[in-house]
Amino acid sequence: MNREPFYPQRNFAALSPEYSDLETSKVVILPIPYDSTTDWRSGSRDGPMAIIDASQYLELYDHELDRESYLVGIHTLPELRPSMKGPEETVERVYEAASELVRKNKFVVMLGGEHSLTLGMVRAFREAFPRLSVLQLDAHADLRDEYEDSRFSHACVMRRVVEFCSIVQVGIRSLSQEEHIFMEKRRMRPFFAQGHSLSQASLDDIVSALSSEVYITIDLDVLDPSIMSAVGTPEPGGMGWYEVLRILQHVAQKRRIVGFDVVELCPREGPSSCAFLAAKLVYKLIGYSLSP
Ligand SMILES: [Mn+2]
Repeated sequence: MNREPFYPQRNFAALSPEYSDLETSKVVILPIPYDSTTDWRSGSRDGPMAIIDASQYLELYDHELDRESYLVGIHTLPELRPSMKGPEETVERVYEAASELVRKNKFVVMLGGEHSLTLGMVRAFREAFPRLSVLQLDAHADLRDEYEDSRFSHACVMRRVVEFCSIVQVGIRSLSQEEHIFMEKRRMRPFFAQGHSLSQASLDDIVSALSSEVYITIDLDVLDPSIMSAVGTPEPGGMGWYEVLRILQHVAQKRRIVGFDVVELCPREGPSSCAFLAAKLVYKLIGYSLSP
């Protein structure tokens, strides 16, 4: 039985112990309720539990893949406690937690929380996978060197990442002049949202910019606010559902996805359909990444 009828489990997809035990599950969900550096609409600390609660309504059969993706086992950890000292220490905790899971050969999926958490994940994965590159789906470049007196703000996360790992940015439609100059200097070639129709050629370009092992970070504001309003910093002109899925599936077919995160869901800013969308996105990407 995949789900308990009387006492549904409060884990991702509400799976029964047979499919959600830590020892036997390939996938481990790492929820992190943290949003201390966000500056406009805070509340992404409530994102992980909203995603987990919505996930109990997921259809477990994936029609597109013609398989039941949960059969690999999906374990949900308790929420990781952020450090009260600040984002740098919290990132350190994320790194330690993720490192241990990667050592156990788990496929780690981090649920944020704000985007700054991704730095700890990428550090852990980069250590385990030296050929790692990062695919970032995001409305914002997140390449500021410092933001509001912090180098570990959500607005700086990819700047810290490019210091030790190459990245490919997709869906960007908001950046500062400083970030633009930095991109030019580093010869970065982001896939901007503006005027960017998703042709087969651009899908191939995205894939060929990535190395053989890929970590994916999805800031939900990459999606259009019409389907994803529950984010801290919504930007018009975002991607559609099928557009994002096409990119993820294409990358999964051509590269090895080793882990991912979905961040910045801010449930109180939008309808409950947003949490369900996030849950479905997580389930789809687990399916794509671990398809035989
Ligand atoms: Mn971001």
